[in-house]
Amino acid sequence: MAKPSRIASSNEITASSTREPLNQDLAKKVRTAYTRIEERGMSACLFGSQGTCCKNCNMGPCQIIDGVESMVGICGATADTVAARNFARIVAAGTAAHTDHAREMVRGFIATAKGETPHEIKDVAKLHKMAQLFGIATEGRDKNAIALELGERALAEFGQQESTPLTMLKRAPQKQQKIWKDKGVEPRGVDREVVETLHRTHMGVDQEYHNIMRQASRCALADGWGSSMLSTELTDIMFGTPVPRRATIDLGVLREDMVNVTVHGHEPLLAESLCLAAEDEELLALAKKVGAKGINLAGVCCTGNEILMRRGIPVAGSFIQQEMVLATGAVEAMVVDVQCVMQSVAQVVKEKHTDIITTNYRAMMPDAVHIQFDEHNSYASAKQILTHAINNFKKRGPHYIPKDKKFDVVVGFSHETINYMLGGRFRQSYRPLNDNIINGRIRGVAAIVGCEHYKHADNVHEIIAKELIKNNVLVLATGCAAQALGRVGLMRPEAATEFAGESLREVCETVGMPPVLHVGSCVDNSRLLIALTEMVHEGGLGNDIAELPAVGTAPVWMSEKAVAIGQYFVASGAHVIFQNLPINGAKKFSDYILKGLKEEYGACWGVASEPLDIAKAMIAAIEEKREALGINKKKERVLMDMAMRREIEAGKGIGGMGCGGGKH
Ligand code: BF8
Repeated sequence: MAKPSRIASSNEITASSTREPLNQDLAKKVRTAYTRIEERGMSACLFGSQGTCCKNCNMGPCQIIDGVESMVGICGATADTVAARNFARIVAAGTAAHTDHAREMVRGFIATAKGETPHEIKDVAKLHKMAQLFGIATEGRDKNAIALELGERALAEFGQQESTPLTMLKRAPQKQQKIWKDKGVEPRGVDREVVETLHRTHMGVDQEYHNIMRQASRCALADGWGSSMLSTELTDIMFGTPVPRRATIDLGVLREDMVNVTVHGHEPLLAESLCLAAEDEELLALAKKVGAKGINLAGVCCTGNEILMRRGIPVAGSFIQQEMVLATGAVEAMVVDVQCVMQSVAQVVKEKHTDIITTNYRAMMPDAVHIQFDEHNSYASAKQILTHAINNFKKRGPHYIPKDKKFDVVVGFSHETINYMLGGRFRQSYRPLNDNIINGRIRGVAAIVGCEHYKHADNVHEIIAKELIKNNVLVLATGCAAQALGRVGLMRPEAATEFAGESLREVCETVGMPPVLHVGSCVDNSRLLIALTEMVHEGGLGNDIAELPAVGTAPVWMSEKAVAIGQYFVASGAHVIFQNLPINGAKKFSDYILKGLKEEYGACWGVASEPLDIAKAMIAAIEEKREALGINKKKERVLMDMAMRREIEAGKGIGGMGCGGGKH
């Protein structure tokens, strides 16, 4: 059984750099998540945190104790059944969140193809690639006509009931596809898998934990290879595929002399429209009239990641900083849509001039101003929202901007960019990455993804990332984890010289890239699936994702989305390590999650409590894969005879030797 998770001490809480701004006199007046933790204490319900509290019917709640006959559910449900149902429901909720987000993006994509938004189809090459995948003709057709057909086909995948499995599954390595087919876990339609998971975990339906988890995998795959991937790709086509760019993050990006508008949530349609409207002449004139130099748009959470990656718009804060951003008193409006927006933000600004502006009918909040964002009239909606913010500028009262909290980052590492960066302009491919893994300069790749958590120390991501890169593991990061790593300087190219092991440093310095790459928001974890697939296709590292020296973690997960992501990675063959999974109260189920899944998908979950232990477990997993691939073996010195020398001179080379090996 795993040790209980490590909780940050109150010393760490006050000393950590991201919490420092709360020591300001002004900030001390507001109640934050830290205040509530202090008042409520850190402890959690034992049964809930171990996965064995069942609230699925009104005979309970039933608190189950594994192996105690009198402590099964009133219906007779055992600890394994209850923990599996709870786990599957977490996956379904996470998938539903990504899915509803993705559906809105597809609807916005269709509206754009019809010319009903101020946006346009930007990445035509990716449009054609996606059209080809869906079997849509492109020859001689207008980009908007192709986009409209693609959008409608994509939208149909959400409500699809039977027919063929989701189209995007075809992008996975053949071996993965076969595993899914053999196990009967190919998702049929995105919505169907969420609904079926909720049905099967209802009282009195699926009572067998292996079978429940099969549906959880199917549901999670509908997220990763279905809705999240559709969202990422269509958003790229519409707003541009990210390319590397320099930007700044943290609270210090707020401006003294400008109208500060932070945009918080997840759906980039709103944020992109605000970016366009922030340059509107009429609005800029209005801003000047109230005494501001202009409009300073800054992101929070995953919306922040989206506009950071595509436009280089600064990020003011991550999940854990959302209250701090407002506690500064320097923000005229925080514009929010869906997911990870804490209800407390409206209370933090109660005595301030700041307005929280909700924009989505699905996500209202007491004490907020609601301005509905209309994607068919998005420019006008964005102008209305920004006008409201500008009018608040004159009311700005006592405030502070922690100017020293502003860090440089290089972002924009889409899977296409990784291709380009490592392969060079004339040889775009994953070959150099694979070669560097085979020759051991890069030991493997590790994803650090997911949330931040108020009950954990702020430097968990940092400790893990530094240990990984010190051991020559390339790190790819998404979500709030990416922002946490940016804040500690790991997303600058110079970080390779400062923190990476010798051989990773050499690779990063040659290419000019940081040792920790920002790959995007949480839905952009689908980019990681594609990157892993490209590595398989490139050759030399096995036949499926499970053979790659690759591993992931969401060390301080908070949201259900992180568990959905973890499950789709596991079901795709990638080992993941989390803290604190709600499985410990059910022995057989927990063994299945931590070991048994590996027999089915080639990967399973792992748990560790201390950040260094997580990093070490990740490195061990990578080394185990390297051993299995046989790439750790020292190459024997080849004593060349004249015939071999002549062969090399004739340009044939010797296959499989270090960088020169493999296909080019
Ligand atoms: O989707 S990483 S705290 S903001 S859930 Fe939320 Fe977690 Fe941040 Fe983005 Ni993802």
